[in-house]
Amino acid sequence: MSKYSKAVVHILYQYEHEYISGQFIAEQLSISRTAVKKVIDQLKVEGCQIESINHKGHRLIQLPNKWYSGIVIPTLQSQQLFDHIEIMENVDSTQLLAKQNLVGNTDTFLILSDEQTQGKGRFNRPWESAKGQGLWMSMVLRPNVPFDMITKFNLFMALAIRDAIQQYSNSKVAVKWPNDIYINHQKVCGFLTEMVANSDGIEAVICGVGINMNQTPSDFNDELIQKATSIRIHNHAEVNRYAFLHALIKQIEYRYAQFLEEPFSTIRDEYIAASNIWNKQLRFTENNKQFKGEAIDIDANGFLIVLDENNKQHQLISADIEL
Ligand code: BT5
Repeated sequence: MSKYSKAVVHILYQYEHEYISGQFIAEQLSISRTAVKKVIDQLKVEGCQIESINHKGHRLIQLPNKWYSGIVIPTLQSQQLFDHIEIMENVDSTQLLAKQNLVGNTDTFLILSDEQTQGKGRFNRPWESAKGQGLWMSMVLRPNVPFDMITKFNLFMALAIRDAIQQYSNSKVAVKWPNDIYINHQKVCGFLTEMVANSDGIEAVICGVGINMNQTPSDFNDELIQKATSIRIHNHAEVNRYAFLHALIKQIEYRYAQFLEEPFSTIRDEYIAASNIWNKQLRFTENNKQFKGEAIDIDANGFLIVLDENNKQHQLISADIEL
């Protein structure tokens, strides 16, 4: 990528769908028109659809489905959560990379990747992260709280992600306690929270979020076609990845501040109303043990209260639930 391509992409994106002259871009960046032309030719090779007309200028029609740091960084410039943002084309897992990169510093940061070759869910389950179709990201945050607050962190994040997806979905978006976000009966997002802690408390929280943004049904493999959905399937058009990222980070900022200051009870009613697990028989797996039952409440600490088939009450911190 040329030295100026970030800045050129940023300008084209700012004036998306309008013609802007090579001269204008050259003046903004204090470079020659020839240099601008070279960068634009390169962007076209990368897959940017740019219409260039003599005496009229260049018009960005569509960006390829990839993250451009020249747009991500300005899009997120008002955010306060991260010291820096790393953008990758390809990585085994943003979560693994985040865990490597948090060592030896106290930075907070966000890693985004166009593709993951070994995306992971909980218990090392594979997470399908095809190139350009989803939002695959990990956040490293440094809350100054005791380590048992991690469950509470998850509950606040669930609402943040739910609310961001709801802004783009025509169908109702729901939380499936504790780690999934659903649209109707299909999973649109899975997230997981890990931590590095010492006796004084949490050193870092690493929250990995996978959101199916722009898949069409035929993009899902045989295993996922029934189980998974994307935001696009419930939207009238392709989701603008930058606008969505902006909405998501805004919600995460809001909920993170709330997590640091408020008890779970503040959001309990909202969380219960957003959940899709009520009034149905569910199958639970907790510590390799399976049982059937009905979820009856989420208590003030965020534990799920379940009544099993023998009327025995369980208080769950985490579990797999089959709807
Ligand atoms: C999760 O695990 O739902 C957490 C997924 C977290 C993924 C993010 S992506 C960025 C970051 N980097 C990583 O490597 N991971 C995080 P779990 O509850 O264990 O669900 C995994 C199950 O979801 C799999 O066994 C599949 O059945 C299903 N699944 C896999 N890929 C999916 C997808 N793209 N959409 C919907 N469901 C999927």
